[in-house]
Amino acid sequence: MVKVTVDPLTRIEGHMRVSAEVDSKGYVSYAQSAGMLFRGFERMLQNKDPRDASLHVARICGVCPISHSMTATNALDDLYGVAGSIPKNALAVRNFIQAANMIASHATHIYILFGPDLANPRYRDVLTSSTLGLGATGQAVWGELVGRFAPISYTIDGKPVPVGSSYINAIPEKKRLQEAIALFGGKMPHQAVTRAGGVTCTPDEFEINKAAAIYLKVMDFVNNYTLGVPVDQWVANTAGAKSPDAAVKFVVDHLTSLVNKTKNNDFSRANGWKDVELFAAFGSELVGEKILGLPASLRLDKLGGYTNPNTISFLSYGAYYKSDVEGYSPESKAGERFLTSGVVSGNLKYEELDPSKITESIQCAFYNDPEDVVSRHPYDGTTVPVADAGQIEYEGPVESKYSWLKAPRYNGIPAEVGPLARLIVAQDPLIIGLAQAFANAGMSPANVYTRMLARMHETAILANQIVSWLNEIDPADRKFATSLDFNAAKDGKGMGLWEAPRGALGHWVSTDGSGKVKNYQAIVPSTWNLGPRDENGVPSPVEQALVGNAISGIDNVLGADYTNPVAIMHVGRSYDPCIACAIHTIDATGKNAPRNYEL
Ligand code: NFE
Repeated sequence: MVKVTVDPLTRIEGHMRVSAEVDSKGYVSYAQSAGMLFRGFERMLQNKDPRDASLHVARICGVCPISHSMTATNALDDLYGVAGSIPKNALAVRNFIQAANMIASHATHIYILFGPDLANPRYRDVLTSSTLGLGATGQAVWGELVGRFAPISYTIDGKPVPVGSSYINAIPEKKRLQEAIALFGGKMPHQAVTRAGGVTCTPDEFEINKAAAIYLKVMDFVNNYTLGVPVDQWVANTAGAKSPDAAVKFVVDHLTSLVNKTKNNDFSRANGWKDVELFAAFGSELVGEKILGLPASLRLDKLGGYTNPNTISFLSYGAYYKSDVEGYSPESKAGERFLTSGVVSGNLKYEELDPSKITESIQCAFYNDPEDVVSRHPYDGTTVPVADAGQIEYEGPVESKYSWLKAPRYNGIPAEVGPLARLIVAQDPLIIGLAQAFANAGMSPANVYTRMLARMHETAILANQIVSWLNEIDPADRKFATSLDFNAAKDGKGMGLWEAPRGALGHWVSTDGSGKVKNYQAIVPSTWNLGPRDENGVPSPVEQALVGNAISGIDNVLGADYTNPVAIMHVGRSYDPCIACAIHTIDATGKNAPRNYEL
C-alpha cells in the first residue's frame, strides 16, 4: 500500500488536501478530503443588522460572490416577508447577473482550472505509446489536447509548445462577463445591488444594450472555439429534446458525422472539432470507443464514479426565478424555477426537496458544539472552531476531526451538487440520457466525464437563456424594489435557497427581538461535495468518488506513477472545488494557519 497526498490540490480556490491509499495494483482503496483553512463569516454576522448580510457574504468568495449575495438576499426576502412581491424587473436583473457569473465561473473552470489537466504529459506518454498502439491517431489527439489546453509554454522533444489557444483566448472573455455584471452591479467581484426587496440598480437602455453587445462578443468565442453547433440549435436538440434518447442521439449523430468526414487524423477546429466535440468524443470510453468506434480515449468516465448508490444522492435547490411574474417562493418547490429543485437518489429516482431534511455534522470537522450535538439543522447550527486543530498532516484513516469543512447531509445521506446534479434533478434530457447510458453499461452515472460535460452543457443552456432575461428588464418600468417593514425582522427567520456555479447554496438567518442577527449559517456547494465523513463514518461525495480509481488514469496502462496522480487531480477538480466558500480568514502563517485560532 502506498500513501499519496496532494497538498495543496492546485488550480482550485482555497487550500484543500487530498490523501489516498493506493493498493499494490495502483488503485485507490481509501481517500480523505480535508479543507485546510478556517474562515468564520457566520460569526462575523452575529449581532449585525441582517441587511448587511447580502454585502458581507459576497466576500466569502470572489469566484461566486453573486450567488452568496443572492442567497443572502433570498434569505432576507424571506425574513422581511417580501419574496412574493419582488418586482419582475428585479428578478430579471438578478437572473441576468447570476447567469453571467455562472457562465464566467464555468468557463474559468473548463478552460483555466480543469482544461490544463487534459494536457497532462501522462496523456502524451499513453496516447503515443506502443503499448496502446494508437499510432498517428494518438499523436493527433495529443497534439490537439496540448495545442488547446496547455497552460504554459514548454518544450517537447526539442520543439517549443505554445500556450494552448483555447486557454489563452478564454481569459479575456471572463473579463468581458465581469464588465457585463458590473454594468448592473456597480462593481465585480462583490456587486452591491442585490438587496432584500429587489435590486438597488435601475438600468436604462444604454446599460442593457451594452450588456447585449458584450454577450455577442462572448458568443464569438463560443462559436470559434467551444461548440461547433449554434447554441440555440444545441439547446433545442438536447435540453429541448422530446426524450433522453433523442437528446443523446442528436449528440452521437453530430459526433458521428464529424468522425466520418475526418480524414488523415485532422481533429482540428477548422475541421469541426471544437473543444466540446473533442472532449465529448475523446473524454469517454463509452462514448468514444464503444459508441463512435474511435481508437483512443482518456477514459475519464472510469474516474470519479460512485460504487454504492445508497450512500449518494444528487441535490439542487433550483435556480433562476420565473421572471415573467412578480415574486417567488423562498421554499423553491418543484417546477417553480427555470432549473427546478429536488433530490435524486443514487438510483436516479426523483423526489421533491424538503429543506427540513438538511443537516451538518461536525464529527470529523474542527468544530465543537456548545451542547455536544454532532449534527444540526442550519437554523440551529453553531460555528465554534476548536482552539487547536492539532496535527494537520494526513494521519491515515480516522473517525475523528480532520477538516475545517463540516459534513452536510440530506436525509442523512451525502449529496453531490453542481451542474451535473442540477441537470439530473431538472431531468435535462441529454444529461439524463447519458446518466442512463452509463448506468446501463454498469458504470456510475456520475463520473469525471459527465461532471465536465454537464458543466459545458449548462453553460450552453445559460448562454441561450440569458438573452431572454436581459430582454425582460423593462427600462420604462422603474420598479426595481419593494419597500421593507423593519419590524418584520424582529424575532424572525429567513431561508435562502439558491444555486451557485458549484451547486446548491443555502443561507439561514434568524434574528432576536431587536432585529439583529442571532444566528447565520451558510451551507455551500463545496461543503456538500468535499466535506469529511459524518458520525456514521460515511464519506463525502469526493471521498467516495476517489475510491477504486486507477491512480494514473487510463486504467494504469503504463503502470502506476505516484508522482503524477492523475486520478486525484481529475476527480478532485471535477467538482470545481472552492474551499474559500466551503469554510467561509486565514492568517499569515500559511500552512499552519488553522492551529491555535484565537476567537
Ligand atoms: Ni467560492 Fe462557491 C460556488 C459557493 S463554493 S465558489 O460556486 O457558494 O462551492
